Amino acid sequence: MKITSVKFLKGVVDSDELFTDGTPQIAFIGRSNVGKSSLINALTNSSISRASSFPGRTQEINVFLINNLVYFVDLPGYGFSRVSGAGKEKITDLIDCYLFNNSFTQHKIVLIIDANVGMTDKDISMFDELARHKKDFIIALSKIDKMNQSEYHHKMMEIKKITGQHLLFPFSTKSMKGLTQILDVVLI
Ligand SMILES: Nc1nc2c(ncn2[C@@H]2O[C@H](COP(=O)(O)OP(=O)(O)OP(=O)(O)O)[C@@H](O)[C@H]2O)c(=O)[nH]1
Ligand SMILES: [Mg+2]
Repeated sequence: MKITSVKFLKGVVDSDELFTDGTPQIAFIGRSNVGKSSLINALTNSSISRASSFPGRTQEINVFLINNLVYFVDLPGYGFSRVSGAGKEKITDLIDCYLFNNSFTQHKIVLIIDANVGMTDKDISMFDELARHKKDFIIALSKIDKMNQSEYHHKMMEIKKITGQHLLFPFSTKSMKGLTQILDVVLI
């Protein structure tokens, strides 16, 4: 499916009726600054999801309507140390509520890992939780333009040791590599 229209619907700070209206949801989750908003922009060929160079910017759940058919759900980043204690807890609760503590279902979840950094402890917990809740998710590896071939292979091996059989989707929003593969798998 080709994306022909994208519309920002809402910034959600609590559970919302949008999540139970029957529209298939594709959720993007990952560490703060990993490139979630940039990925949504690149996939939709737009600048609709504000991508900032200041990590921790997305502090609410931003919902976008794609082709009048599916929602792209841009979740706030986890693990950002500069957000205050209470703020961090609120963000964690919001993510957990949307992904795990509710009856909301996602058509697909895209767990984004920075390929250069590899899987942090927080990434590993998110991976484990998604698996434990039997969520249908893919792992997308961001910012691969920042590595040379040998660094890339080394990091891939390291990540695969943790993720096992799970399919990996390396991509870059700078070189636009890997984007079609991600679109194809999430929009099925
Ligand atoms: N080199 C490179 N930089 C990228 C890529 N994707 C995103 N970035 C940069 O990474 C930074 C963070 O990108 P965002 O898309 O705002 O990240 P985010 O995950 O939405 O961040 P939060 O909303 O804070 O959770 C920005 O400076 C982007 O320009 C990529 O593929 N390659
Ligand atoms: Mg963001």
